[in-house]
Amino acid sequence: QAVFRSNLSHLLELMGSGKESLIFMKKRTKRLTAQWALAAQRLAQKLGGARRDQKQVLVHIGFLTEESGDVFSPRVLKGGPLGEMVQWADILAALYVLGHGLRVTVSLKELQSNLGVPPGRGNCPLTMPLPFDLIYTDYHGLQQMKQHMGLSFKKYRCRIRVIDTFGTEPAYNHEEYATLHGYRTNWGYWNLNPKQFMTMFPHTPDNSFMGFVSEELNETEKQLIKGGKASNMAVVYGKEASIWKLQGKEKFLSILNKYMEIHGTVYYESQRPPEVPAFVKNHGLLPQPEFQQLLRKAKLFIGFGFPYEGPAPLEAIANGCVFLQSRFSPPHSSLNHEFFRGKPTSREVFSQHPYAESFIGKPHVWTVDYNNSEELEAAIKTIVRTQVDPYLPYEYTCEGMLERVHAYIQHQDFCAAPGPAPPGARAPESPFILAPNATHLKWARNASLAPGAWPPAHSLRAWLAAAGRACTDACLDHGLICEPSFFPFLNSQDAFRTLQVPCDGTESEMNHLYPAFAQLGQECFLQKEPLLFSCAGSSSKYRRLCPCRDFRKGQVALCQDCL
Ligand code: U2F
Repeated sequence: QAVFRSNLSHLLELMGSGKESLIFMKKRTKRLTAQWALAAQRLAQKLGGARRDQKQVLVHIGFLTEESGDVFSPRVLKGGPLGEMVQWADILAALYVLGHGLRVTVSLKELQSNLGVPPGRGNCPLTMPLPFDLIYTDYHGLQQMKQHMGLSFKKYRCRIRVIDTFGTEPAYNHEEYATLHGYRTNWGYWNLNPKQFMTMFPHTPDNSFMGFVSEELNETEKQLIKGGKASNMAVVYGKEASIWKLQGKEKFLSILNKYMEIHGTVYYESQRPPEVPAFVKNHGLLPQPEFQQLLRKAKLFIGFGFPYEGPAPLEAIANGCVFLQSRFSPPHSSLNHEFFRGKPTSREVFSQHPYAESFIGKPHVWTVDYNNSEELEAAIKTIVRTQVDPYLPYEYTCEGMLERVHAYIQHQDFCAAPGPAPPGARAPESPFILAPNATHLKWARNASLAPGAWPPAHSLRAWLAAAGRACTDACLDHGLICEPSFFPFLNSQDAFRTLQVPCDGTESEMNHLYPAFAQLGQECFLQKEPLLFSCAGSSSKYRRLCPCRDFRKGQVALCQDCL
């Protein structure tokens, strides 16, 4: 039985010391202790004494190991990325507060000793018992485990969770398919269940959304902040001088400077970075609490197009700023942009922070075309005049993160025997009901095919998407979210038949867009390889059959009945 914890001092010891990255993470954890404790109390109340199993958990932060080069730690105080460290600090806190048994490793040696690999045995050929129910790591750590766990790796990889900032789509994850169809990258092809990859933002529902937290304000703080805002103060997003070199910045800054005083937190050594214009008040890289203080005074937080999808915009919005960012047209992706090249995803990014744009939006987030001076100037003028309340989506609060991680730990099991219904199989009685307007399928509450499924099968709603539409988008069109774990239930002739799709014939093949209907030839296709079920992906040739589900307000990872 797991018991909630509110004192984090033992966690701080477990986190080790020495590296700047660990120092940054520990400071953050310490600062957030009271928020975590309060969140634990609230979640405990919400769950009302429901039994929670205590798991033994290993957290191996691969990118911080010397063996993987650890390029991040030396850059912590020099404007390098901090988003990953924010997330790992919060994952550790969530696991600890939820009451699980925790070990943390940031070197190969510690990893080996925790896994019980005999010293000097680089690659242990025998399968040994694994003393952990769950292992959280990243792609670097995964590689290290594969090298050092021998046969155990194959046996226990279902217990691994991979923290993967930008996500891994199923087409890139399936080794044979990726190799045959041009989806092979440096990172993908691990043949894991795609839900074992956990992302920083809810990019594709094919992966699990892990997230992180942003500091929450109480009502008094919110009122104080609203009263203390300097209406003409803007802070530019970015710790590295290079972002000021991005195309077209001069024009942008000259417009902005007409209305607002511009501040920055760009790292510099001794001299002011030449990229930052003289009229900008540069504070240098600030410690996290001081950065938050600056955001509390500012009215506007401005994205210059990079970094992509970091924590700072959420912090700015939580502190009552408006976030202004540029629309990307054409969208950035691994096909056309250096930063995304080689990442195991084809996702198209339509702005610097798509989550802020689509999950938060106006009045907190403005996404405009920076090349259109009139649109930009009009936006700035309106923003200066509008009062905006601090806002933090529930899924980014401590309670929201605890709730989600709790649900994953209690319900996600990738070691269980593979799911129901092989392709084409039929339940004795059809488990589907056609919705009254005949547009989509529902799952009969009393259907017996998927007892104990999580999310529960009765939250399934299935649509035949328009040609060229990905399931991710098709579900959003109906105010729902794509749920890949429902694909196996849907992968049947029965589903097509109930939806009255005119299949002339039905084939079962490996293709990450299946199940789908090809209008040309009136053929229906079922998925042959369960690992390739994918919410992401589209082709104008197909109308995809898409499993959708509802979600809890402010917690897109969980369906209404998922707790
Ligand atoms: C993202 O990484 P970044 O580290 O560039 O993300 P940011 O959004 O800038 O913020 C990370 C943290 O840095 C803090 C701030 C954020 O929590 O409070 N900070 C600070 O302490 N002092 C300052 O002066 C300014 C900010 C993303 F998270 C990564 O996944 C990507 O790899 C990276 C590149 O796209 O972008």
